[in-house]
Amino acid sequence: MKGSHAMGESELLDRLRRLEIETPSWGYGNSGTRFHVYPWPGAARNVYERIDDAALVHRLTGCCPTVALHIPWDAVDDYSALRRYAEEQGVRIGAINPNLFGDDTYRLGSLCHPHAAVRTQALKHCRACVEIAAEVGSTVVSLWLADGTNYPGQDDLSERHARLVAGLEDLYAALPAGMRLLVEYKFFEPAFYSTDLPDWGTAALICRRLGPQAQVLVDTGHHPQGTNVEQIVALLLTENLLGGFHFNNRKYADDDLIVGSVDPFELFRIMREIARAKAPEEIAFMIDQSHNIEGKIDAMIQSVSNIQLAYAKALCVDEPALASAQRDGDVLGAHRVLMDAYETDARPLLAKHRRQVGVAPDPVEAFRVAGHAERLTRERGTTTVESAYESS
Ligand code: PSV
Ligand code: MN
Repeated sequence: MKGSHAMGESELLDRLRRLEIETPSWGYGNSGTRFHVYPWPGAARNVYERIDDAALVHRLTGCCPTVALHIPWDAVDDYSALRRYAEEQGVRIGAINPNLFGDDTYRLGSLCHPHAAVRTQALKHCRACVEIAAEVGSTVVSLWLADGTNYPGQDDLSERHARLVAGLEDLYAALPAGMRLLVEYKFFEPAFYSTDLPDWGTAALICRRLGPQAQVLVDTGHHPQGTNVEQIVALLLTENLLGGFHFNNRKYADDDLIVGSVDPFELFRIMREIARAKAPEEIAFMIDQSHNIEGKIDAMIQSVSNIQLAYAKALCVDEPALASAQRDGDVLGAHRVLMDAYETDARPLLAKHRRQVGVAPDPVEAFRVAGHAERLTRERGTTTVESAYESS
């Protein structure tokens, strides 16, 4: 490997082994845009098949032992049985995501809705998700609100904030010891004028107010163009407020593309801040993507690989050399140290790591040559999904 780095190979391999990435159940089913959903042959049709696919990704990568659920998309009658099912497939259930946008009553919001009855309904659903999390053995409830307004004057912005804080305080009080509430922000969409949790600052203020079991979730696709996401990560880490990630890549908006596909350098810069964290294991690394025109499982494996590769490169930063250049005010020298790590070919290191954990050096290739896609197509067929326009 090119470049000198302070960490020895066994430490690098150890750090790589400790990186676990959670995959989302909703990334395995058919998905699309508001224009059309293209059905994918063999895509998962229910929560059990979504867990099966997550388990397959874990078998092929060795680093994805948990799967996130979205409720009610993944709702079942018996969550203990679902937990057993997941464990039999070799995975555990991870973050529980309450869905506060998929009901007609949420037209004007959920926890920030002007009517108390809707706020109560939203809170009840969140509380039910806390109970589900406890039943499936998860320690994370991950909350994203679609709340916001479309027009100036539509609602009172400060009152909406007060409703949000009151709702989250109630939810926080329902958290059992050891369970974390991750608060995800997004600057726009589906609301176009104001969003009630638009940015990391708002999320951080709220988490500070709630207490230590509340932390911020950074979805890499939820920032305006040009935002310095790694600086947000660095600040949240410093303030002990970084709870987790939803990894994906964006080009224009919340595009939900394969993480590291459009801007691998940004992913490296983010992972470099992670590599410096005191306890990276405490950060929930999750993927939040929708694969609209490509196969879901190999896209998920590619995403996992991209995160691992970016992390491997980030671990190669020669920290002592970088610190010394920074102390000396050697602007170009410091930049060159960082770029040296980015330009390191970390694929041989990753291949070695995979040999050690007993998976193929290229898990995407392994998925493809094993004929999994063909088998799943035979078993599941192709399910056509009506798009919003077609069903109207
Ligand atoms: C919203 O865009 C989001 O990032 C939230 O995490 C949701 O839970 C998820 O996407 C739904 O696809
Ligand atoms: Mn997200």
